[in-house]
Formats: sequence, C-alpha cells, structure tokens
Amino acid sequence: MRASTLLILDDDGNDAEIIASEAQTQGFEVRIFDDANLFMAAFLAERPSHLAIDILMPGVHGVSLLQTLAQHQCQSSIILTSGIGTAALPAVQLAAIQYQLNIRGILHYPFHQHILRNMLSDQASVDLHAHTGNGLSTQPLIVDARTIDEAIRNHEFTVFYQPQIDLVNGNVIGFEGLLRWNHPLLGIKLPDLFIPIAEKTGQITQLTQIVIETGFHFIRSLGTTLSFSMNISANSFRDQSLTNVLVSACQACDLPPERVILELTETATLEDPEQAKKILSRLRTEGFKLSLDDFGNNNASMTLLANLPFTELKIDKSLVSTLEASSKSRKVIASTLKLAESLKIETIAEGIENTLAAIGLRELGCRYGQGYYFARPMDQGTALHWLQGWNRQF
Ligand code: G
Ligand code: MN
Repeated sequence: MRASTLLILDDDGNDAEIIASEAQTQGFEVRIFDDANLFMAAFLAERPSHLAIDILMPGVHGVSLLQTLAQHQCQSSIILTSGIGTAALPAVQLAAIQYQLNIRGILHYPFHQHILRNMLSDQASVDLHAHTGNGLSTQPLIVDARTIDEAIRNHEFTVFYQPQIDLVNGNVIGFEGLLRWNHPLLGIKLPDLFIPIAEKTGQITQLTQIVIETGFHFIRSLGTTLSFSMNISANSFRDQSLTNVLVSACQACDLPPERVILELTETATLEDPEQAKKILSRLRTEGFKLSLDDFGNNNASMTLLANLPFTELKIDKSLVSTLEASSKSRKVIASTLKLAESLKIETIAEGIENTLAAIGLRELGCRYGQGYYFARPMDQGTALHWLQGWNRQF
C-alpha cells in the first residue's frame, strides 16, 4: 500500500480541488478522477493509502462501487463525500459496515476544513458547533443567570436530535435529545458552555423542562415505537418533583414512559446512593428506562450497575474512539459488554465516527450505537428529513 496517496473520485472539479489542496498540505500525493472506471483502474494499480469518493455521481452506483472495492480487499482509508440528504447515503453507510471497509467518515458539502483535516489524519472529530458561530459576531458569550433567563424567554434554547441505530440490522431505534443554545449573534452553542452555570443558578430545572416538552412531542409525532433518550443532570435528579414532571409530560402528549430513557452519570447517583435508589426505583415503577451514561469515561463503578435498577449502559465515546488503536479499550469494552449481558442490561455505544468502530462494537456484541458516522445531532426539521431518508432503505 502506497503511503499518503489519495485518489479522489468526484465529478465536480471544485469539490475535488478543495479536498486535494487540504490533502497536499498534509503531504499527500493526490490524483483526481471524474470517471469511475479510471478511478478503479488506478486503485488496483496503485493501492493508495486513502480514497475520497463522491457517492452521488451520474452513472455510479455507490453500493456497487464499495462492493467492488471490498472484493479487491481494499485496505485504504476511505472518506465518503455527499450532499446532506443524498438519497443513496443510508444504503452506502450500511453496506460499508457489511463489507468491512474502512470508512473514516462522511463529509457533507459544504464542509468545514477542520473536519476534513481530522478525517485525513485519523483524528477524532469535533462538533461543528464547537468552533463556528454564524460569523455575525466575534463577541464572547456571556453566560450568567440574567443572560440564561433572557435566552429562555426568547426561546433560544432548542433541542437537537441524534439517531440511535441497531448495529445488527440498521434500524433506527430512537433519538437522543441534546440541548443547544441557538444564540442570535453567536450561532449554535454547546451545553458545556451553559449547563454548569445553569446547574449553579438552578435554571437547569427550566432547561430540563424544555427538553422534556420539546423532545416528548417530537418523538410522539414520529409514531409509536421510537425511544427518546435525554440527559438528566445531577441537580435535576435531586429535584423532588422530577418524577411527577416526567409523568405528567408523558400523559400530556400520550407518550408511554417505556419509550423514555433517562441518561444519568454516576455523579448523580454517588452523592447519596440510598436516596438515588429510591428515586430510580420510583422512575422504574412508572415505566421509565434508565441508562448509565458515559460508562468508562471515569472509574464508573460496576457496583452501581449491579445495585441500581439501570436498564441500559452507555459506553462512553472516549472508549469507542480508542477501540481501533488500543487493545486495552477493546478489552474494557469486551468485559463491560459481558457484565451488561450477565445483568441483562442493554448496551449502546456513543461516538461511533467510522466503520471500524461500528464493526468492532458489533463483533464484541454491542447491539446499539450512535455517532457522527450515522448522523450528527440535528435540528428537528433535519432529523425528520434524515429519518425519512434512512427508513426509505427498509
Ligand atoms: O455523553 P453525552 O450523551 O452527554 O454526550 C453527547 C455529546 O456527544 C453530544 O454533545 C454530541 O454532540 C456528542 N457526540 C455525538 N456523537 C459524537 C461522535 O461521533 N463523536 C464525538 N466526538 N462526539 C459526539
Ligand atoms: Mn447522553
């Protein structure tokens, strides 16, 4: 295999040039093709380290192209490029897992340079919103009780949705709701900027309420089967009224509590384990499911799983992103999955950014997963559109 050689298949010369110039900056030798047959011939002759493939080209069937690459034992790192909502994408994403190809990620036009850079250099990706505002302003975000209050009143807090996938058959099983601050000047902002402060000021109660109301309605509107996962912070968890709030929100939109999965980290449960057990048992009695979030991120204790009524364990992205390179992560995940199985707890992995992570997790027996490989967290309209496109495959 030729080191640092990239073959690009794209019928749009401009798109290809953008990828080529970033790759050249990183020291790649690059060749561009707009004809699939010539591309395949070059692949067979050169066995390049990297491929970038536009899956939406006239006369090219994405799945067949991947199948041909797999038949020729393709070991190259592959980047797929596509417009958002490209009809052929879901089939290609699932086929790549079946064929055991090494897809590093999916680049949606128009893309941010740092996403391409990370894919080419095999680094974990970053959230789009970690760096980018909407470009209207460079002012710093002031986060205090007053600005949060204003933002709540102006309906600037919104919920993004990331799908959760059955890694065995590709079905969507539900969505995780993730809070975002849609700031009028600064664009979409991530929770780590405002949740810690809202926890201190007590406004976390209102923010959790927003996720409950918005998320329950959305998931209810999608039919009768998909689940809704939401994060419950330590402070919300201690709030005596949480169970009642959840129960009445379910009643208000006719959503069975069995379709709601509450994600808690161990910090929420460690402070007062006796009290935690009471609250969790009550939530279980009402029908809500309970997920132990970020498992493996810190020294999340196995005894928690055994002693508290969790129904799901969520493997942290720090373990998933190192699964490929680290045999230690692999062993930790393998033993975690065994433990979960013996306790009859469901397992889901977060942070699946590429096919090798999806393939590895599935091999180890992890049934469900979510991550950028399948879809990034999306606003409600985009999530609905994404779901319709995905379901068209089945
Ligand atoms: O652990 P918790 O559920 O709180 O974290 C979810 C966060 O992880 C969200 O903010 C989401 O945007 C981010 N996320 C989702 N999928 C991926 C992924 O594939 N890679 C990385 N790095 N982050 C992800
Ligand atoms: Mn979570």
